[in-house]
Order: sequence, then structure tokens, then C-alpha cells
Amino acid sequence: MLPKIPMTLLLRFTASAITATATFLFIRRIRREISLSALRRQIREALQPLLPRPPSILIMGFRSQGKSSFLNTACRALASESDPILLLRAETAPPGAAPVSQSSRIVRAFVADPGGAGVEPVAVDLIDGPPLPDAAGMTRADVEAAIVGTPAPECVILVFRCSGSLKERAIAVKKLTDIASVVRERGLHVVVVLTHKRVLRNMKQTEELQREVAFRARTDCVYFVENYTASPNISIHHPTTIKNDHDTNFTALSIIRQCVEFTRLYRSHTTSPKSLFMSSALATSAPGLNKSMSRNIDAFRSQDLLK
Ligand SMILES: Nc1nc2c(ncn2[C@@H]2O[C@H](COP(=O)(O)OP(=O)(O)OP(=O)(O)O)[C@@H](O)[C@H]2O)c(=O)[nH]1
Ligand SMILES: [Mg+2]
Repeated sequence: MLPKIPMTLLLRFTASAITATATFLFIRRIRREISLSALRRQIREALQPLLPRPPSILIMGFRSQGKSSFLNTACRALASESDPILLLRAETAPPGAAPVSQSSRIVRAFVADPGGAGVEPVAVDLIDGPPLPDAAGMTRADVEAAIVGTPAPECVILVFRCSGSLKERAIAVKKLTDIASVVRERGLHVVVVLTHKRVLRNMKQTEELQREVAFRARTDCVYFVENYTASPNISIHHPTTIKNDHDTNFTALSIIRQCVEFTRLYRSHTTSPKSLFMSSALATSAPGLNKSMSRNIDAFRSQDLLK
């Protein structure tokens, strides 16, 4: 027979268990906030040498992959927004619906700062690119057009959905090589973002997809993210209640930090006199080869960045 436990002892035990759990959750929340603040600080520091012009980051990809949603996620993470009301910077369309827009849209995303006198606000420009044509019929010229049709980007985020039919995904994954090589020919770096992360059921599936995408796009910068889910009735006039988790915010900030680093690299290459000389020499000797690079330099010149 079990000994009889006094009621007071039982109550004390329950109270201590609740206190321990609450303390653990509180410490975890603080640690998570500290890690996000640290990432934002690193982004602010990385942006300082790029002032006064924010990096232009193009978000590109096929239709309905989560481009606009990722833009909203990134803005939210950068601005440290935790309100349940979602501020939509870019409108999203439910899967299967017509795209919201066929033209690109630039959104300036400010990085939250701890405040204090003399702290200059810093930002990144996120370009929500129009969707690429269907993967099966897409050509390199389509990718060129998608890049040229936007303000000169300095880094490219390629958004790709984990969900959807396996056949469509296989065709799209094969096209990553073409997309990434066109982007690189312009001297730009590419970061791949795989949305709808929750559809992947286990670690093995995740690793296999990551390996294949990294191989096809020839980059190690492959991130998985779960953006918010919009209901089919989402409207910019009636914001939805939403809550991004810590992982989503952390991944979004890590991606932006990576893009800022790539922009620094890009600017240091495109603005150094030696690289300018080399690229103009290349453009003269092999115009087809380096046409895109010289177009980027022209874009910089027109913005008075090359003195
Ligand atoms: N579950 C889930 N849904 C997502 C995610 N990202 C986007 N969505 C949903 O997928 C749909 C399409 O997302 P969009 O952000 O509009 O995709 P897009 O690539 O901008 O689409 P187009 O501009 O039309 O090419 C919307 O209903 C989003 O709510 C994600 O990571 N997880
Ligand atoms: Mg969109």
C-alpha cells in the first residue's frame, strides 16, 4: 500500500514545479530576445560602412513560392515587431490565385535600434521581384530580364517552396543552376531560402533537399524558413493576427546579415578601380560575356556611387 502524502506537501511540490517551469520559460525567452538583438546589432554594424545607401536585395523566384511573405517576415524581424497585428509591406496571394503584381516593388526595411542619441537609423532595401515564368519553360533570358527589370540589385535571395508536387519541385530544382549562374555572371551572390519548412517531415528529408539545392545552386547559403500563413481572404485593409516564432525571426535575420555581407563584397569589387578596369576591358573584348557586369556598373555610375 502506498504511504499517504500530506496535502500540504503535495501543494508545495506543485507550486515549486510551476515556479521552476515559469523560471525556465522566462530565462528561455530572455535568451532568445538577446540572440535576436545580437543579430540586429551585427546587421547594424555591417550596414555602417555602406551608408548612406542601403543595400538593394532582390527577392526572386517562381510564382507563389513565398517571396512577398518572406519580405514581410524579414521586415518584421528587422523591426523587432512582436504585435499580433501583421503589418503587410508586400501583399501576398493565396496559392493558385493570380499574382498580386507583375512589377517589382521596393520596401525599405529599417533595423530596430536600441535608441539613444546619435544613433543613425539604418535600413536595407528589399525588392519584391515579379514571379519568374513557369520552371518548365523558363530560359536564361527570363532570369536576365527579371534582374534587369528591377533597380540594380546587389545581392539576390532566391525563394523556393519546399511544398507542392514532387514533379514540379524536381523541375524547379533543376532550373536553379541556370538561375544561379545568370545571377553570378552579374557579379552577384545568391542566397537560397526554402519556405514552407514545416512540410518536411524529418531530418533526412530536410538534409536531402538542402544537399540537392546547394548542389544545383552551387552555394552553401541555403536556409529553411516557415513564413506566416495567410488565409485566402487576407487583405491589406484587414490585417491578420499572426505570431512568428523565434526560429523564423532568427533565420530571417541570419539571411539578411548574410546579404549585407555579400553587398559589402559586391560593392568592394565593383567600386575598386582595378575591378572597374578589368570589367571594362572584358566588356570591350567579350561584350557578350560581361555585358551584365558593365550594366551594373552603369547603374552605379548613374547613382553617383562611382566618383
Ligand atoms: N505555410 C506556409 N505558407 C506560406 C509560407 N510562405 C508563404 N506562404 C503562403 O503561400 C502563399 C503565397 O505566398 P506569397 O508570399 O504571395 O508568394 P509569392 O512568391 O510572393 O507569390 P507571387 O508574387 O504571386 O509570385 C500565401 O498564401 C502565403 O501565406 C510558408 O513559409 N509557410
Ligand atoms: Mg508576391
